[in-house]
Amino acid sequence: MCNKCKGNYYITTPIYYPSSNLHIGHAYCTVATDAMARYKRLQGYNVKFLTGTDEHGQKIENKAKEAGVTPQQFVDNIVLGDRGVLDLWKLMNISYDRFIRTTDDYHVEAVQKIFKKMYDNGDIYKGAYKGKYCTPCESFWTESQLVDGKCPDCGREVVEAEEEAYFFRLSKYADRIQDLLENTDFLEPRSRVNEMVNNFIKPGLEDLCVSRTSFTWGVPVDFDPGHVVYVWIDALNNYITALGYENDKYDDFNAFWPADVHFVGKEIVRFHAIIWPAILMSQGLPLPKKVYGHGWLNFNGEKMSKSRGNVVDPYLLSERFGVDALRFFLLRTFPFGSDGNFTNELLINTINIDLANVLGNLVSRTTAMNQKYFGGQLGQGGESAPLDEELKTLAADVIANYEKQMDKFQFSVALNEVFRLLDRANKYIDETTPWILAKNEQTMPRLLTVMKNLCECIRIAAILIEPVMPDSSKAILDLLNVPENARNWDAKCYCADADAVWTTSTGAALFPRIDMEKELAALEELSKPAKPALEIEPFAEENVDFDTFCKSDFRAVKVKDCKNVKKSDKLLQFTLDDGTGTDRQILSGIAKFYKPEDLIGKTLVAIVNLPPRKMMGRESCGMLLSAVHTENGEEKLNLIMLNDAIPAGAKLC
Ligand code: ME8
Repeated sequence: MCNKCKGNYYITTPIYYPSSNLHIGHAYCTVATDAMARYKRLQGYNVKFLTGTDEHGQKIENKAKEAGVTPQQFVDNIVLGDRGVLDLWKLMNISYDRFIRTTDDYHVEAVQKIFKKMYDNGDIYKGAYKGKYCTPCESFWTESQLVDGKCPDCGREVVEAEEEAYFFRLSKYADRIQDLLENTDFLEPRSRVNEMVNNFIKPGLEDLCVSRTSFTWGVPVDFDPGHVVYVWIDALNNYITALGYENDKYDDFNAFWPADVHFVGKEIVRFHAIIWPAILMSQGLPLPKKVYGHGWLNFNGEKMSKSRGNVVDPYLLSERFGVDALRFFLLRTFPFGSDGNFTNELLINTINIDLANVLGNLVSRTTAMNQKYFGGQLGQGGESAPLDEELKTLAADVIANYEKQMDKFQFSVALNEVFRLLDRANKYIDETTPWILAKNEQTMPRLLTVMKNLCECIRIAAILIEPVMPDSSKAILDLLNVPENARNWDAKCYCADADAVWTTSTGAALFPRIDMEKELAALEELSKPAKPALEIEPFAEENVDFDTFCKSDFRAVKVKDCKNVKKSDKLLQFTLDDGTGTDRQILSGIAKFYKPEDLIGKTLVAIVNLPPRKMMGRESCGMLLSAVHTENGEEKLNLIMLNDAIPAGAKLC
């Protein structure tokens, strides 16, 4: 049957803010989208899977400034750099077809055209934006972004401020959006519809501020220099510019728009279910068929956040447990529409129970028995029994339910179905007792059928897990030497007749059991903050009384001359102007930190009332002050240097 004519399917993830590294919550949505894209490809759809990065905005501009780089360098590093966004998606086997960056030229140009079109049709107009403004950070904040009424970035006071801005006439679309939400399946799960209508539409939709003049890192409004497009008109339109809308980079808009589904996290449902349809209505474009708002993953019961230090690193988890095990855990454990609580115990338990005990065990028992009893060659023939029918009926039921659930994005329920089949197959081994059948020549035909049935159950399960665990699916089908034409969606029906033949191999355990205690300890060790690379001297325990301290005479001194001391690799000899008119000589053991010529002319600090000491036969009258610390085990020293405007002899107190 033709497997390539089911039509086009367009699915997207939100585009991520590259303001910090991605965590397991971001990976969750992307893995789910990937599983859906793979499932649709398996079914024979021509899939376009879009993901990308949302790279503009004040936050990025501020972070880049802090890091001392340009905003473009900042985002390039997080997206393209070592262990960046693209590296992570590669590691996690994310089979996206297109990756959009909102800094891509074609997107920027298309957004400018869209903005102008909406301005020309009267949906964008000029007004004034009022908000809370942090002057040092040059940032506007909304009331809800403030922390204790103060700037969330620097903690300082904010002031009421106003700036000229463009607004989108969102209010005009309120009725049409309400109708869309209440009377169609546009937004799922259904519970999110009430939230949108009751919290945002019924209280009255306000027009949306869509430009800013207080920062520059954004798409410039080409007909009004000084304004940049603010966030959602830039970010949301990625879903159509990435298909070539208003640009020549791509040419798939007619083939793939409207999207079949946008997967988004619950906190951005509002933007996708209210603002996005209104933006499309304003442009006279068809609406996406569906927006699905998934839940959030918490960690140990708390919201994941960098400041709380509970951001779970998908790199670390993939490296320790394997990418497929992590992908499986995310989709098997948490119902897609609800919030979930990630714990390391749950992850290890899921791997041990589902993957090691059930799936891995079934594959290794079956292939080992094939090897032992038939040398891995299951030829024609065999003998059926009524029990086989039960297995066959169950398999058909599982396949039908799996499909139904995947079509509703219920990954955990769909996987549950696969495990119903795997559990039944493991039980079938216990019921048919192959090791007893193998003892008697007369029961060998029955044993042959039992093993073929097991192979067939494993083959079907391997096809069904492909969207979630692509590498493991392939490894299992390879162990069973399943021909290419029996690995696809159309070959998923149960087929274990007497003519079927199998040649199977054995291999290492697919999912080795994990020692819970040891692994938890190892993870805890890894999650401890890295030992600071910087070490400072312990503080003195003994106090000095104030009068004693005041006796120390610290003075600004100017370096007139500085040279190495012969036969000493430690000492530098300084000739200093201490303001008295008589040169002062100080020897200091800092030769490994400074070249003498670099210090001439500098203004340093010396304690000048120490008794003179002889060093390498030369007199040293005082001591120069330095700051010392250890960095990555290496001693560091910095002479205290003063502003050169301070005259020699000035007293430090
Ligand atoms: O929102 N659990 O980007 P983003 C589950 N740029 N999902 C989580 C999560 C968690 N703990 N933390 C984050 C943006 N996410 C915008 C999108 S689309 C035109 C623009 C999800 O990087 C979050 O819900 O902050 C969102 O869907 C996605 O990660 C990207 O978040």
